[in-house]
Amino acid sequence: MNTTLTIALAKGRIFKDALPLLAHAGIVPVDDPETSRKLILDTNQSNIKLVVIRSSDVPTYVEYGAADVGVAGKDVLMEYGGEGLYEPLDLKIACCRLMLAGPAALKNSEARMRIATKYVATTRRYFAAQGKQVEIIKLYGSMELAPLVGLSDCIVDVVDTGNTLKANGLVPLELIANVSSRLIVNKAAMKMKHALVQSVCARIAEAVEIKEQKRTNSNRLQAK
Ligand code: PRT
Ligand code: MG
Repeated sequence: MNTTLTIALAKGRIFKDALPLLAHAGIVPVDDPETSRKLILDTNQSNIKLVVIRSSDVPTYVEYGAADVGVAGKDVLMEYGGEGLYEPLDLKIACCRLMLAGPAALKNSEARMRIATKYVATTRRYFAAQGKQVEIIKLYGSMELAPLVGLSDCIVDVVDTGNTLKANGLVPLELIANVSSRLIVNKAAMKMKHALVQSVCARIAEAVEIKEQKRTNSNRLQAK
């Protein structure tokens, strides 16, 4: 029997950055998800399919076995929680930082804060660990707007260049976690489809390694 493998990933930056890693593993999608309306993409390998879903849904698909393997940001995995998934590989793509951000006047403030975020569980855990009381307001997007309209004092969101914060008069206040995307694997698939999962993981790990080596080499050259 030919073992099949379903890989879940989100459109946008994760898909774009994951594509070369998958290509190194010999997996190339037949359709472009940015233009295709298909949610299940065939690849050049008849036994490997990609499902293209919301990034926050990736852990759910993989935990329940609707996909065998997935790619998800550490921010999404921290928020999803639980022990239902293996996380064997840091892909070092879609890197950013999960941060507390707000108006500069809030720096070193000891007042009880109202925080707008889509990372409710992570934010609660972070402040509980510091013994700080905070009020959390759940939002689904555009967190940066909340302090501007008085909905919250500050926000917890991922930051890359910091340009979005700056454009809205906010500053980074505290680093909560460094974020990169991870390869996640369904626990049953890891056992039942061991050979295929292992070979795909190993090839992707090799691609990550090669990319990192190129990066350190070019950094070294630039430093000279
Ligand atoms: O967009 P959608 O609601 O469908 O889902 P999503 O926002 O989770 O998906 P997507 O594709 O935007 O992000 C997927 C993953 O990429 C996230 O889970 C992170 O792990 C990672 N990532 C890396 C980022 C960023 N960089 C990033 N800059 N995710 C979001 N942003 C947003 C951020 O929310 C903020 O609005 O970009 C803005 C800040 O960017 P800078 O460069 O201005 O700081
Ligand atoms: Mg987004």
